[in-house]
Amino acid sequence: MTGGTSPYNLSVWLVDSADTSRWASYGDFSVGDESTDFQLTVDGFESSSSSVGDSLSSHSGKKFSTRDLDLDEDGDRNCAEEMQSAGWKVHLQLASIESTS
Ligand SMILES: [Ca+2]
Repeated sequence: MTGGTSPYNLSVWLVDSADTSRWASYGDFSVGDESTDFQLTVDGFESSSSSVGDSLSSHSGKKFSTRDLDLDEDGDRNCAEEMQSAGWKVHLQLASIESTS
């Protein structure tokens, strides 16, 4: 998907090692274009159609940070460099989805 598009619905499916599936659904997902540094929007968590809690909305509004362009919110560290992966990072952590059951 490229930036500058209308919002989409987002469903995140997780399958554990025992083949148990869990999912989280959002009604508003988009990625901005280059002028916004590919700003992420993940809003509208749909608890009634999700089997896990919301752990992604806190990343909404973040810019895409890379090893050579540090746009994360950690003023002391480059999370993409330390984790050797680019993404929409808040601090030195990965987005996680926690089970509600
Ligand atoms: Ca940083």
